Amino acid sequence: MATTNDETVTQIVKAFQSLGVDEQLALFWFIYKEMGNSITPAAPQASTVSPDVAEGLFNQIKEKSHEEQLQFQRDLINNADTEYTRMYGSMSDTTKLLVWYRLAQGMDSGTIIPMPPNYELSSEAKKVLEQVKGLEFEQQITTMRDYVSPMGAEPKAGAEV
Ligand code: 45D
Repeated sequence: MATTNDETVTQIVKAFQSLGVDEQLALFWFIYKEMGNSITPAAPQASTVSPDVAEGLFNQIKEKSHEEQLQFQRDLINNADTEYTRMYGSMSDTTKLLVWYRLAQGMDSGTIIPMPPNYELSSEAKKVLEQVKGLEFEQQITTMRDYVSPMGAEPKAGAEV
């Protein structure tokens, strides 16, 4: 697991992870909304990203009910062990980031369960959002990568993708 030496980033990731699961999901959504437009230009093929692998998992989640989609996302954060979280666990950090990015896009396009209207972040989560907003773009990406990296479950032996 590649983590950074950047103290600011490390501290923000810790604060993010210390929130309740649903608060993490909600905060992640608000971060996506903040970063949204800047993410596409950053997309040009990093060597460690496997778009087909991310898409394969996303397409399976997309077919599920809204409740199951939400459960999958909670399972990732809780490190619950399921077929899908193991698939996620086998991915590189950047591919994991791409899975989340695809989920957020799916929320935008209506294929993934949307945020409840008028959702209010807790003051703790708002503080983390402000800290993330204060980072340089590169640091934001590092923060997101370190955040999504430990999620999911250990892949079964021989299942690496
Ligand atoms: O009912 O090098 C609640 C790539 C409450 C390319 C809820 C990249 C109850 C290669 C739980 C809130 C693009 C990968 C409901 C780089 C309730 C590369 C639901 C960069 C319904 C660098 C909440 C990628 C839900 C980056 C469903 C920077 C919340 C990607 C879901 C960043 C939240 C991605 C989601 C980000 C948030 C994704 C899906 C910030 C996703 C955020």
